[in-house]
Amino acid sequence: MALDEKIISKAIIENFCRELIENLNVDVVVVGAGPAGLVCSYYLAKANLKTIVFERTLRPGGGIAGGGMMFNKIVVQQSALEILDELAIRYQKYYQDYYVADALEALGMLLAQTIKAGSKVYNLITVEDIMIRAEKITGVVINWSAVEMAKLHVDPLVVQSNYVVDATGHAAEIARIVERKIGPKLFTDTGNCIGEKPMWAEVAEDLILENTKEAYYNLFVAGMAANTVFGAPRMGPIFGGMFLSGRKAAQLIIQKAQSK
Ligand code: 48H
Repeated sequence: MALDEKIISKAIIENFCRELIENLNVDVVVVGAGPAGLVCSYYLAKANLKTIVFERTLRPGGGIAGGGMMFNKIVVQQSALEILDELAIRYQKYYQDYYVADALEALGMLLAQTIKAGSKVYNLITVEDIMIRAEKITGVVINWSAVEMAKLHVDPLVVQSNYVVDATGHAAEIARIVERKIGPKLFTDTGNCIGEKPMWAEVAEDLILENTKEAYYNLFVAGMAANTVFGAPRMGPIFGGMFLSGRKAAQLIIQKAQSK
């Protein structure tokens, strides 16, 4: 059968646009498809919350693919292994509480399982702003990352959501937008982002779970963004905390959604 290029184009455009229109109003927008954001969206979708992820770059995965200094292995502690098991990511015991997994296998499985669980991942789209009504986050403002990169003067579009997860990594971009747009109203001691502290893996991995919480009304922080907002150290290429933080953010949102 002859292949018609017009039909190929139409199949892509129609399906993408239909899905995007269906996703203009969702339960949760996760910003950032790093390990924390992907784990979070996996558990949210599994709990039947309508969840979408926006990722700025072409390749989802954030910092996981690079392992440590481009040695593409990640280290995970025992406490996070049940999440790796659930996602069918293989690992090997290295020593005592230290397990090693292949960074690309972790990324591949995480992404596939998240999408198969029902979460839509949009790559190449940047969240550039938020919507706030009556002191609650009610959605995000999005644009093509290419527009942002080329600094084109193109107005954005909007997606409404009941909850937003800031899983943007070290930069904590969404919390920073709250800070910039409405002043010191974050749920930290000062109302502002406290900022990331120097490397200390043990402390950072404990505090990341404590810091994974609501940082403004209906805005939850997960992964490295949680330590940036609430002021805790970085941890280097150990990823158990990212997985556990993503799962905790999902659990908090599921609880909040069910209590309504
Ligand atoms: C759309 C955005 C936007 C935006 C950013 O950096 P990540 O991998 O974040 P985490 O928290 O899942 O994992 C952190 C980990 O990778 C890491 O860096 C560690 C453990 N560091 C320790 C250390 O000591 O250095 O992923 C965040 C993702 C990225 O893919 C960004 O492109 C994306 O978020 N992103 N997407 N709109 N405004 N901002």
